[in-house]
Amino acid sequence: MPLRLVLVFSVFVLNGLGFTAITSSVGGCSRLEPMPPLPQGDTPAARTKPATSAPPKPAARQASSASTPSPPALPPAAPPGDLAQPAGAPCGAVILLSEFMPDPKRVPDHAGEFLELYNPGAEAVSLNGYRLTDGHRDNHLIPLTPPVVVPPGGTLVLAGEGDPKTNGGSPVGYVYDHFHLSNQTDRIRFEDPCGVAVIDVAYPSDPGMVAPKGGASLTRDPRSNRWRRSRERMPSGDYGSPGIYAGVPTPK
Ligand SMILES: [Ca+2]
Ligand SMILES: [Ca+2]
Repeated sequence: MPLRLVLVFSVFVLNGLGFTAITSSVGGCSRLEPMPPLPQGDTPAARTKPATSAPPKPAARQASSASTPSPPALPPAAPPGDLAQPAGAPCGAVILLSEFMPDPKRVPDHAGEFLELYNPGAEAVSLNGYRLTDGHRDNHLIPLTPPVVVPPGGTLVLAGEGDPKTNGGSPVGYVYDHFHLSNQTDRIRFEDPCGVAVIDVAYPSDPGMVAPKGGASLTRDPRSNRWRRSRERMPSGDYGSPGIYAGVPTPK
């Protein structure tokens, strides 16, 4: 009995000092180790990891991520149309195909074929960044430099050969490559830097078009907008009027 009293006394003293866990293991008596009531939802396992003595792990992770800057979010990818547009090249030019020579006779085709563009507006039209194509294999992209301009109220002649001595006498303002005009059936298409066609002429299928004939270009009548074969004589002997539209030569 005296020994039990000593044990009981020790338990109370130690409990008073806050050594509950030690008392439990030493005393070995459940009746003498009253534990404080557990909060609702608490468990002994949770009590072994007191949440009040250390910040919660998510907060620690946030602090860690804040101290280590992560790479900024990238903007969404630009649509292909924007990527394809050369910087500084405006879209939507208003120009007309006023004449084309698909089948020269006095000079070889690669030298004598030409296109004539007409600018009906009051402002110069830049063709830098525009694409000349037949919708299939023929493609030529006009580079951003040097400037390629159709003057207001004037024309620009484009051809595969720039020398008037060998191209039949055309005053060529721009020389292209990788583009040819079939003698009977073909398509002439100019696409702006946004990929939109500002000129799309197919021969001989377009309304108002006439069938080509060797040695004569086809020209658009400025009044009726219909096409006809040229009747003006070129230096080579073929028929055409490159650089002159509606009877008005392009200003120099
Ligand atoms: Ca041809
Ligand atoms: Ca002409």
